[in-house]
Amino acid sequence: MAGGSPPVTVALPDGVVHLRHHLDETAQQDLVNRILHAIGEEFWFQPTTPRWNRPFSVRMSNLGTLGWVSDRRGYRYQPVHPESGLPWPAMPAALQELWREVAGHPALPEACLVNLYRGTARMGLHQDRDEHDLSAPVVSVSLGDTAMFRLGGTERNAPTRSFPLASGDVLVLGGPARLAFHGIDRILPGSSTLIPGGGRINLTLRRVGQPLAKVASTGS
Ligand code: MD3
Ligand code: FE
Repeated sequence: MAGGSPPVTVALPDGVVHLRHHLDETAQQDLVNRILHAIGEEFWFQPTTPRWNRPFSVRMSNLGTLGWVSDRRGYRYQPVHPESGLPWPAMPAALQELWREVAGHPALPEACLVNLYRGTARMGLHQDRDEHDLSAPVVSVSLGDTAMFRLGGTERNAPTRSFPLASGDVLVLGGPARLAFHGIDRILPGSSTLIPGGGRINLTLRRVGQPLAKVASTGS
């Protein structure tokens, strides 16, 4: 039918599930309070790029037994904050329950990366491939201001599409989408009042998996 209104839903690539407004206002507020309280002031850090040591525009923290960090030495998962050496705060039970509900994966996530976007913060197109267990999906929760999300294919030069992620949206990225290139073009400042001081928080729940055990040398 020509000249109709735009479709309400657009087909997403295999392995991508977009649960719009999966968390209602109360659940969003509870989650933000819980997360900001657990992180406090002292568990935020400013990631920098490997090699060039340039700051990311996004501030980060982690919850759980392992956290993702980036500094001039590279990207990695570690159990402690990169500056203080203190263990990351525990992952709230509500996030483990969300994972059980939507991930379709038997093992629980060890890591929840917390990204804080304010003002013009963005995240360039990249793949998430620092996890050993690529059989598990990544579950993302958007809170606060709406973000324009960009999703491509498994090769950097594949075509991309962009769609908004609003507060309460949950995205599950598994199967063929697990290694898709993706990024955040920009946030829409003032589109939500959920986060004190404004901005957007994104949570990514990840199963990291065990590094392969190093075979001990007998030396004989
Ligand atoms: C697609 N975060 O932390 S979440 C990241 O909104 C990251 O802060 C963005 O990309 C953010 O690495 C996007 C949505 C997302 C997360 C993981 C993915 C999309 C993904 C993994 C594979 C493919
Ligand atoms: Fe990512």
